[in-house]
Amino acid sequence: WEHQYLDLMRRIWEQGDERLDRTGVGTRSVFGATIRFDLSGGAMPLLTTKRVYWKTATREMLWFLTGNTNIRPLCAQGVEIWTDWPLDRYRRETGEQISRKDFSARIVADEVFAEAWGDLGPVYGKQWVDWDTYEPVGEGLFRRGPGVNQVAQVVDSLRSNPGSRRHIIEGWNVAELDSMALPPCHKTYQFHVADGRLSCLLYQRSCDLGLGFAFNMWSLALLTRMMAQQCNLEPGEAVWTGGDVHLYLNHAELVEQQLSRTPEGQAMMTIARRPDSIFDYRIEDFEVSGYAPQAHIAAPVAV
Ligand code: THF
Repeated sequence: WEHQYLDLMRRIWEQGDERLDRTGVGTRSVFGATIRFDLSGGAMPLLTTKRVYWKTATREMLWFLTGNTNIRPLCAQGVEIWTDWPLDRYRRETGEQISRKDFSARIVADEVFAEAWGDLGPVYGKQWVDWDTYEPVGEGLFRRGPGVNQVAQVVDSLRSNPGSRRHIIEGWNVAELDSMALPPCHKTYQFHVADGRLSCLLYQRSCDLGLGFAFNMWSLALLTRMMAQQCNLEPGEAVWTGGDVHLYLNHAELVEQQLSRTPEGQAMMTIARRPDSIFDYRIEDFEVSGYAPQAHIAAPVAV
């Protein structure tokens, strides 16, 4: 499967449309791409042409499922993949040139500071497990209704009505996009049951192929495995679909190195126990074997 990824990378680098993007870094991009991975037997889509920090991506997924949108629990676990956005805002609004390390340490040490500066707005976690609802109370007035837990609803619908075409978790809450640090990239997950197997299709509106994709593909597969376990289904396929799929121009070194490498081996994952619900998984539950990747390739993230 990894050749699908490398071929896409080569095609974008050689033929992609070059444009100046929102971040000012510049990208080459194509519109519309699909990568498929068969999860049968416990196989997982971990790139082998560079080391992927799957535990970091797993901690992020578990954080989404808690509904938390503050980077504090991530920083407390040494996960810094979301730190750059709050850090950027802090520097802009205070003019203080604090280092990323000091900022992260302060987020962990100081709860009040974390509340003021660590929140990303109503991003993934909020929309997934507590989508806001409103109830009319007359005269054009509304009060807040109970939040919608989309994840719990999909578990229920997969169990009670597996053949449904509505097993969807949606992050794109149109009314709240402006209050998010970043509108959702991996915005729609649709689950599908056929022949006792659970598949999931992710629609990702925008994909940083050099950096984010490895995480996004892992997380898609991970969520599918957890859902399958909770619903007593076998893992099917992880189908990834990207809208604007791009390579940042400052990832030239990564692209060149990765395209010179050859994929090798297949990572497998077992889940050590069956937690009571989709919300009760812990990082220790996941065991990866057969993963012997080539060296990590560092690349800057565009904020
Ligand atoms: N913005 C951009 N420009 N790229 C992204 O991949 C991205 N995301 C999330 C939101 N905005 C994005 C943030 N997720 C890394 C991984 C995932 C991220 C952000 C950054 C990252 O730097 N990964 C490194 C090392 C990670 C580590 O040190 O633990 C890597 O090499 O994989 C995509 O969803």
